[in-house]
Amino acid sequence: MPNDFQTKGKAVDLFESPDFYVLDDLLTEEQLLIRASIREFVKKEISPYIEQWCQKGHFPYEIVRKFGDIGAFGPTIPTSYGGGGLDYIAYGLIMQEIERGDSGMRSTASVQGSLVMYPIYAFGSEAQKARFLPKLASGEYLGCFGLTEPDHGSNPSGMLTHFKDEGDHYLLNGSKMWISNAPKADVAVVWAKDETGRIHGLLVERGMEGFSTPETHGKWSLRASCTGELVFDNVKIPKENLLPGKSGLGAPLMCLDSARFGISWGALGAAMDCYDAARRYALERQQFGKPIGSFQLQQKKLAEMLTEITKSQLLNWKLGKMMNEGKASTAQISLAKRNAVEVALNIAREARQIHGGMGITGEYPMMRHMMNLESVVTYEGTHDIHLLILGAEITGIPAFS
Ligand code: TGC
Ligand code: FAD
Repeated sequence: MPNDFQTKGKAVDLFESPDFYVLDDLLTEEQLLIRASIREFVKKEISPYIEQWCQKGHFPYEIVRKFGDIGAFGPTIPTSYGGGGLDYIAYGLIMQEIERGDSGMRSTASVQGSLVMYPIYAFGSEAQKARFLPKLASGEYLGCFGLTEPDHGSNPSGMLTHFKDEGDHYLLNGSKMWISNAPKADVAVVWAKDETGRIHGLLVERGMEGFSTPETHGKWSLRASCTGELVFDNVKIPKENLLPGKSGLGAPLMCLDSARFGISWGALGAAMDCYDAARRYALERQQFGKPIGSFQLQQKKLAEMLTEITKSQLLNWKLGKMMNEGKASTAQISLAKRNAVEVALNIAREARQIHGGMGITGEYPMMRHMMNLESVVTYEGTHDIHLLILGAEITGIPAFS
């Protein structure tokens, strides 16, 4: 079977990238163009440096403006607010290509778009949208999303962070933990309880007295993404910084629907990068006088990788269609996030094994992807929590507590 087929006038290699079922036929010209431009950007601006950033535990802050310039922030937000005005499949492709480079870089982009711009767009006042969205879209501002607390991760409804109405302002106390982008963020979307225990979103800005963002050190995962805490010690929040459009736990969970969708595509990007590396290495590396790719055991690994990637691509594409129609349920998104991360983790491990000893070095991307994916399988709802969301959907019986 030849490797090169004609798709929309372009010769493509069905095994590199890969696109075994010619799923490009399902994409519009605009989506193909967006994917190509993000892929080029990642090749030029991320791939040559990512290993060094990760080895040093360095967050390349200059990437924020560059992401803004290429439209990686808020692709589905209307252009009138600085967003891309694109559909969810285009958004998925952007996340896929960025995470092909590195999950930590995708984290930076998906937090900004789905967890900061989305709640401001969906629940914010006109004044909040006008003030924050264009700056977040361009990368002039970096944002973060504070839901998780030291003692409340999988069960955010138990959060302790709270605020009191003090007449002309609110007084915010508490803390958040494991917050992507926190140490460098200009604005944090913070979920906190009012005096009745109802959850609201507040926009907390860098420089507000009593607000600090200590960095979390010592991570073996997502080393090019900065992670930190959000600490609120009697922070005075102007009343106009409360998101007026929605309250209750449903508000942050709606944001998570959008971000988890992006991860479904993103994790597959990491899987594709590992598969590409493994296929190349299997054809180059000789043992016993032959390429290791000629041995059945290695072919089995590659064949299973391609099978899982292809099934997941179809799943993501269909989910994207449902997102575009506003018909995707939380459980359907959970299935896709859970599937993609598991597929990616398995592929990263198998691809590393195909590389033998070389696979543990930074010369190849698998070990970095594998370590990154250990965060991806935990954040935005752990693998177990997504299984329980599916279990509740199937049986009608929530088994969370
Ligand atoms: P539960 O009783 O199920 O729901 C509470 C209320 O919310 C409503 N709701 C939704 N509304 C809109 N959209 C959704 N998707 C919704 N899901 C639920 C629900 O109807 C209910 O409304 P009401 O009016 O009856 O009160 O909530 P629960 O407390 O039982 O929790 C369910 C559970 C465990 C599934 C949920 O809390 C959960 O998903 N936990 C996981 C936590 C999580 O994912 N945290 C992520 C933090 S952010 C992050 O990790 C970013 S990493 C980013 C990066 O770096 O890329
Ligand atoms: P826990 O909730 O303590 O869970 C520990 C274990 O118990 C898990 O295996 C879990 O599956 C299991 N478990 C929990 N409850 C149940 C149950 N009912 N049934 C069965 N098993 C259960 N959060 C944010 O708000 N914003 C961010 O930007 C953000 N970025 C992150 C970046 C990184 C690098 C990481 C690692 C995390 C980030 N998080 C963020 C936090 C992330 O969402 C949480 O780590 C995640 O939701 C799990 O919470 P936890 O770590 O407290 O684990």
